[in-house]
Amino acid sequence: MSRLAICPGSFDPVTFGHLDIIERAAKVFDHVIVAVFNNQSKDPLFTVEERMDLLKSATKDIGNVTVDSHGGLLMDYAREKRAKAIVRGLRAISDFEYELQITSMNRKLNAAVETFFIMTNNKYSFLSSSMVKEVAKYHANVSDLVPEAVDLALQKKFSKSSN
Ligand code: COD
Repeated sequence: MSRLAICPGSFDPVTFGHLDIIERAAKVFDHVIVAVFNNQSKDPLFTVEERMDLLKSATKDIGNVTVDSHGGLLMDYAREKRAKAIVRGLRAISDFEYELQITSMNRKLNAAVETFFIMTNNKYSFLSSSMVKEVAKYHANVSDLVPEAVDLALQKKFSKSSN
């Protein structure tokens, strides 16, 4: 039986922290779907299509990873894909409470799906899309935090003419 996992997130935009989790999940599962969802509590900078394009470019060399998106509930998507595993990343204790809430709600919605957590790589433990956007807005250099295509996309979004 082929082991499929879904890595869900907002990915607004994808960072090296996300990529590290995706790469490590791809070593354990036969196939990984990176799925872009909208998080109701976040106001996205990039459209779903832009986020998917950036993810596709960032994961193009990982053979068993595909990128998709879904406009509804994660557990409905998992059912649709017949996936039994969700993979999430954990950075700090502050992530734990949030992840516990999401996982508990998801289990209530679909108890057949298990959520697995991968601990952040120490070098990315401070890294978040929100922080990258915050500093990129003021034209700080984020080239060591995100793939090149994301760096360029951020520069374009925050170019002086569009401020
Ligand atoms: N190191 C390790 N992991 C990281 C790092 C890093 N530096 N940065 C981010 N991550 C991890 C996060 O912990 C998370 O596990 C994953 O990467 C994605 O992160 P984000 O921030 O892009 O995604 P979130 O947390 O906004 O995603 C939330 C969802 C969109 C998955 C959630 O809102 C959802 O499932 N929405 C669909 C509607 C639904 O089903 N709701 C019911 C459940 S609440």
